[in-house]
Amino acid sequence: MQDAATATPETIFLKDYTPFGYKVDSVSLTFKLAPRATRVISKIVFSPNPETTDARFFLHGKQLDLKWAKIDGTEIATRAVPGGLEADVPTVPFLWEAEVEISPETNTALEGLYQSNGMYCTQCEAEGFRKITFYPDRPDVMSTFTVRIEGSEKVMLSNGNPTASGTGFAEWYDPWPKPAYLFALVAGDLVNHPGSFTTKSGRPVELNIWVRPGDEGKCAFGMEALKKSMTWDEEVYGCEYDLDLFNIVAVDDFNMGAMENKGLNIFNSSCVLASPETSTDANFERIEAIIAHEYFHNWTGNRITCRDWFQLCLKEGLTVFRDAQFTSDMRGAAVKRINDACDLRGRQYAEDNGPLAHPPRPDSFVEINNFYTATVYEKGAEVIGMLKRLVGDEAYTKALDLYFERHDGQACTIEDWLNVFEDATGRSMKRFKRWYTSAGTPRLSVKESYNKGTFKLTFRQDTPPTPGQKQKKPRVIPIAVGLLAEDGTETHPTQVLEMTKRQQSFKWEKLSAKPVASILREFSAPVILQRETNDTERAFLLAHDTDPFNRWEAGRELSKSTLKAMITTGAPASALYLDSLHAAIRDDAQDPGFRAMLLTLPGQSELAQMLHDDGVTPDPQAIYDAVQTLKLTMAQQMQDTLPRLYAASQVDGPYSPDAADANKRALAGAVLGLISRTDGGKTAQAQYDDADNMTQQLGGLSALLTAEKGEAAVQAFYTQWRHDRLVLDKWFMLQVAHAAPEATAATAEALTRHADFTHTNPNRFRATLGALAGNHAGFHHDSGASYALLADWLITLDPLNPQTTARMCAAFQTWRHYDAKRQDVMRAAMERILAQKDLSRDTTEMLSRILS
Ligand code: 0A1
Ligand code: ZN
Repeated sequence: MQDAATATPETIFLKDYTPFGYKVDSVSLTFKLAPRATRVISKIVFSPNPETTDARFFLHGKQLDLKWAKIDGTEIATRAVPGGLEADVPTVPFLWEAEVEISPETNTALEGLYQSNGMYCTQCEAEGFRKITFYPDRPDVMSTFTVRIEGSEKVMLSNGNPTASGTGFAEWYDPWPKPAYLFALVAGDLVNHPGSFTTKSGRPVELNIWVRPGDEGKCAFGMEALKKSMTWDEEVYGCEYDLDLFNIVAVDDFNMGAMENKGLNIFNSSCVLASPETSTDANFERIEAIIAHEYFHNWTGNRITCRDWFQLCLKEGLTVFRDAQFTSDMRGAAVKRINDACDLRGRQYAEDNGPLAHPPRPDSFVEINNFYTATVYEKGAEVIGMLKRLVGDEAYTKALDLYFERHDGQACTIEDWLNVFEDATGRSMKRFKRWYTSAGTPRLSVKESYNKGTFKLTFRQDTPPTPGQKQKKPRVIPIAVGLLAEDGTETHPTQVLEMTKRQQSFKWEKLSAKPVASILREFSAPVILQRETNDTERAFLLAHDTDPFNRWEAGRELSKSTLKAMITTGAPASALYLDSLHAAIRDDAQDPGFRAMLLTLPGQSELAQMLHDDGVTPDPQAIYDAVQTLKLTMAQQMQDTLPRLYAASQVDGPYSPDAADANKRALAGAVLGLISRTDGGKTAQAQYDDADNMTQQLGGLSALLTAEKGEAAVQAFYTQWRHDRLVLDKWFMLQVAHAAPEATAATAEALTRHADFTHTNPNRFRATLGALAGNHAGFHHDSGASYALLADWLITLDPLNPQTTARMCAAFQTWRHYDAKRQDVMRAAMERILAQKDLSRDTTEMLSRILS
């Protein structure tokens, strides 16, 4: 048995990249399936790589029981080395053959080949293939794959097209060379929801969503989303599908959302199964986006892949950017942009402004699984959005066409990507590249002046130091600006200013009066705008800005400024904020989804981050109290409007997850959350009782919990849904999310003792312990009980599933923002985890970085 885990964790550096000494000309794999003793027989044709002189023949391998290995038909002795094996090989092309035994049933890490509810499935990104067989498991080694699966399962799938099947076997061939991380195999007694698509050049494609029997009724929406994605990618990017078959499989035990394996996407069942009765509008939207994301990877990730894992944002940033464009087209640009900005500020800014900060393209890592982060994904997408804004839509299209033409079939780098933009536009990308190589969120401060018809904006950018990067060079920042006249009309439409220096001014001349500037429209760059302004100007922009993002932003700034005063001085809620918000939500000309976003207050952890940035130590209980007071005041002040708005936002007719209906329900839901603070939960109970879809039912339940009238409904919900694992996740999550600060730890702890709790299923674990970390005031409650509970469970989970454990350690990343006592208790919790014997490399790296 060879096991890389016994080797000392080593830091890997981008600067050390060297190509592998051998090319793989073809791979043929035979799987003889058995839960605890699957045999994998590999036949791999290697030839010396002319691009390198490195003759070391090293194959990755982890937890593999090697039975034999042969070269050109002769059995050979191999040398076990940390992380794999070495062998002496010929200097001419040769055939490597080996047989290994693995144990899918006991693979709780959900990486490599494992079993979920008895079904075999794989997860190979980033480095899971080395748990299947000995192989150069690195993304720059690409090959075609032939796969034979032998087993008694009804359905046995792999990548590419089927070539043969019969009793007890199925064979597959994937003609597109791919790295091992895109390999996939699924075998189980599955049923399919079929569909079909014809590509623009006339290729018929068979589509399938494969699920456990009983889940067939939850596939229709996913299938439609897939077809929409295929059409959109042809129309917008000219990207056509390239196999005869596209399979999606739903799996219950999965560490992430989904995986783009060539022709065989594997999905966490929560990210593909949907029905009106069991899924909320938010679930539908997320499912549509993830299906699109995985499908879009077929070109951005699969046809053009990454040279090494440092380049991860090459495929992820671009694919997130593409799925955001898709959602924007399907569901409306303004609400999507606001949602994305909230998400970025909530998750990525926390990362960028703490001990885990890293550039979208990091230059070192210990465990690559720890770099599937908001910075790589979401900031990686923002960087592409900025590129597009800077070069313009036409040049962006030209650059992307060149990217596909030049790099199809290759494993690429960020340099290749930027070169394409240089060649397509003639612009230098040297400075822009800093977005990829520097960590941290720039602070963009702006001063205004007006003198005799000339209006001047002077910007200054500063990025605080991040781990390993003290000095920050100025970045290229696209700043979208529009000017409004005093009466609210737009005198100067949006223009993109290009800031390239540390400090820079931009002028508008011959104005008849001092304008009001709308700055960073559409959230044109992922920076923190520090503007000299006041609530009167914010209220003006909330009422008049012609850019919907900035109109919303003005409301958000107002809410933050009132909450800050409430938290730090005990001031009452600002009348100006309440009045302007009231006026905005009464404006029926505005999209209901947009108004729902206006009514949504910033999250408590975002408020804590804001206070910390302003030099105030956040007191979680004080933040919680201020938010409760503000919501109650909103409900009281808008008492006349809210019931009318609630009634007007009801949707008639059968449920549809389309944006128009979903946005109305979003507004009704936001309003219900307020109404429930003054009507004792009456409206919420009625909505719960009458609900015929999960959005209404869950909205009713959550408002009942807000009104502290949820006990009976919680019980009833469990009885109704105990058979449905995905709905039950919501039940676990909601109770923890809504628990009062002092009751949060006890609520979560009691739920971990519930018969339906299981820590080996990542969805259930996250629903319970992730919700604990997400309940800001409850997680940081004085007692320290939540810190201890989370630490206990991370210690329990680590030996079984290091990946999910490590990701959840991020709950502690802001520990230094809090008071000394909380810091001590959080540090002690982390040190207790770190002191565990045989702690995984994943968790060790995360906690060491957080503590450093
Ligand atoms: N590439 C997938 C996400 C993914 C990444 C890693 C995984 O296991 C470590 C699993 C999935 C995506 O972007 O959707
Ligand atoms: Zn992705």
